[in-house]
This record gives sequence, structure tokens and C-alpha cells, in this order.
Amino acid sequence: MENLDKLKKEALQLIEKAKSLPSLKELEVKFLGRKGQLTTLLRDLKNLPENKRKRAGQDLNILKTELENTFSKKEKTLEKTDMEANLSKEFFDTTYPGAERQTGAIHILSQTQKEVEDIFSQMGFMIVDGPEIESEYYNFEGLNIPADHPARDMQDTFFIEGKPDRKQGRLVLRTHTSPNQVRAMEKYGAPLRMIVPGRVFRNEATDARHEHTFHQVEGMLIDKEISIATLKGIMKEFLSRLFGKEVEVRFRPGYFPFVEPGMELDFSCLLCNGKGCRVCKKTGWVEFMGAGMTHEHVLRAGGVDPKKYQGWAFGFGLERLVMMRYGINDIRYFQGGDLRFINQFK
Ligand code: FA5
Repeated sequence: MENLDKLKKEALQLIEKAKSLPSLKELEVKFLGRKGQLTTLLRDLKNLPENKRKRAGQDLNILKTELENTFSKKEKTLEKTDMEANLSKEFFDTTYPGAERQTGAIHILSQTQKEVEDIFSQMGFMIVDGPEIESEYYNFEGLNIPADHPARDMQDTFFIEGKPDRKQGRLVLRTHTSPNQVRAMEKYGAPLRMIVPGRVFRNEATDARHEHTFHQVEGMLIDKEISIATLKGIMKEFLSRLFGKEVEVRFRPGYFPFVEPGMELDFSCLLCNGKGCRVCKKTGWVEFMGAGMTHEHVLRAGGVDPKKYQGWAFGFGLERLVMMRYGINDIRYFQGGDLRFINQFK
């Protein structure tokens, strides 16, 4: 027991004094290692008379645990001091410019689509989605464009191979968002107030204003006593809110088989404030979208009674809107993948 007390005292003192991790490790080997002092005592227990062996064993084990705990506490303290010492040795220039992190961003078309959705939702329109692969029926027939109608040539498209369905016809990549007029009336009935933003496809020779894949926003309002005046008011309000300044709109006659009468809507050129410039071809107006009062045939296809309800619909190109807003002179930049273009809109 006396030896044990001495050993304990010595060990605790040495641990306390240890100044570095290697010297602490040496001490640990000295006392608790395979040939260490405490281990040797434990091994020699068997030489003690039986009546003393149990007590001595207990005492030795208590001391072993105590030393182990003290070693690990001291180890932690030394580690911390080491780290602090290293840090104070390092020179850290807080004025050095940081490394720029490359971050992703939302595409300008998606950003604008979100703004369009927000403005229309504030005016009570719901946001509807529809399939990009459409049936010939919804893309054409339901919209009063039968197979032999010359208006089909206005929107040449890509057909999907496969057997045509007896009622729905073949599958096509939708040429416009208008198929959702009939789809939404079938699903939600009348009255109805909705917009459908989405990607559309055309078999088109591309140029600065035409893409084969672009985005449209369809709009439809069906209710009682609805007239073109409501459409004019809503579009004027929408454009003024989007551009943050008063925008004038005007109608011109236009032909689409699914509206009667049909028209196109122009808005006053925002680049020259209607004075006439290169972009608006000196007219002061920019062509914006197709629209009109919904044709009876389309209302009926959607299960809505034309004697009870009227409505209007419109469809505009999202790319053309963004081009006007930011003065972009070629539509092909949107899908070109050039980061110098994309990153301007972060
Ligand atoms: C239509 O697609 C009709 N569905 C619009 C409509 C809806 C009329 C509801 C009546 C009622 P149009 O083919 O004109 O119409 O296209 C509408 C808009 O899409 C155009 O004004 C233009 O902004 C945009 N657009 C058309 N073709 C292209 C193209 N190849 N590339 C980029 N934008 C295009």
C-alpha cells in the first residue's frame, strides 16, 4: 500500500508537469505500458498471499482507472495549447481578397415566368400546367383546326412515331399552349380564370426572332358577360406591373381558328416610348400576342355551354417579352448555353 501511494503521487506529479504530447506519451508507457510500473504490480499480484490479494487487486485497479482519466484529461489540454500555439504562429492577412465562389442562378426565362405567374395570381388567375407531348386532338381538332385545315401549316410540328389513337389521333410536340384551353375547361368547367406557361415546339427555320423550342403563356377567362374590354384592361395592367411603368396596348385584326373575332395585341415600344425605333420598326408598337373571343366550337369541346358563357383567350411568347424588356437582339441566346449571356441575369 505504501508503494502504491508513492507511485500515485509520483505519477500525478509527472503528468501535471508534462509540457508536450510526446513526453506525456512516454509517461503513459512508463506507468501503464506493457512493462509499466502499474502493469508489473498487477502481474505480481499472484505472488501475494490469498488474504491480501483481493484488496490489493481492487486498489491497483482503482489507481489504474484514475491514472487513465488523468492522462486523457492532460492529453486534451496539451492538444488545445498546441493548436493555439500553431495559430498564433501563422500569419493571416485579413485584407486578402476571398476566392470567388461560382454559384448557379435561375435562368432569365424562369425568373420572368415566375414574375408573370405572380402578377396573374394577384389578379385571381390560377396557374395550370399541361403536357409537352400532346395529342393531335387537343393541339389541333379541339381548337377548331381539322386535319385538312390550311391553318395547320402555320404551326408545323414534330410527330411522335406510333399508331394513332382513334379519337385523339397521333402524338405531337405541342406547337402552342392553347391545347390547355380545352383541357382546363374539361377539368375545371366555367367560370374559369387561368394562365398556362410552358415550353412549345415548332418545325421552324430559326433566326433572330424564331426558335424551334420556345415558351408561351396562355391565358383564358370564361365567365358571364365577358368582353374584349376585360382583356384589354387585364393586359394593360399586367404589362404596366411587369415593366413598372404605364404601357399602352392596341388590337389589330388577326386570324386564329379557335377565336372569333381574332386579333393580335401590340404594346407601345418601351425602348423608344412609342416614338419609333429600329426594334419597333419605326412604328412605336411591338407585336406581342394572339388573342380573341373563344370560338363556340372550343367552348363546346371543353363542355361549356356557349349560350351561358363567353370568354377570351390569349397566347404570348415569353422570349419575345424578355427580349423587349432587356434589349436582347437575338432569341438564340436563350438556349445557346453561353455563360456570358446567362450570368448577366444573376
Ligand atoms: C399562337 O400560338 C396561338 N396559340 C396564340 C393564341 C392563343 C391566339 C389564344 C388566340 C387565342 P402564334 O403562332 O402567333 O399564335 O404565337 C404566339 C406568340 O408566340 C407570338 O406572338 C410570338 O410571341 C411567339 N412565337 C411564335 N412563334 C415563335 C418562334 N418560332 N419563336 C419564338 N417565339 C414565337
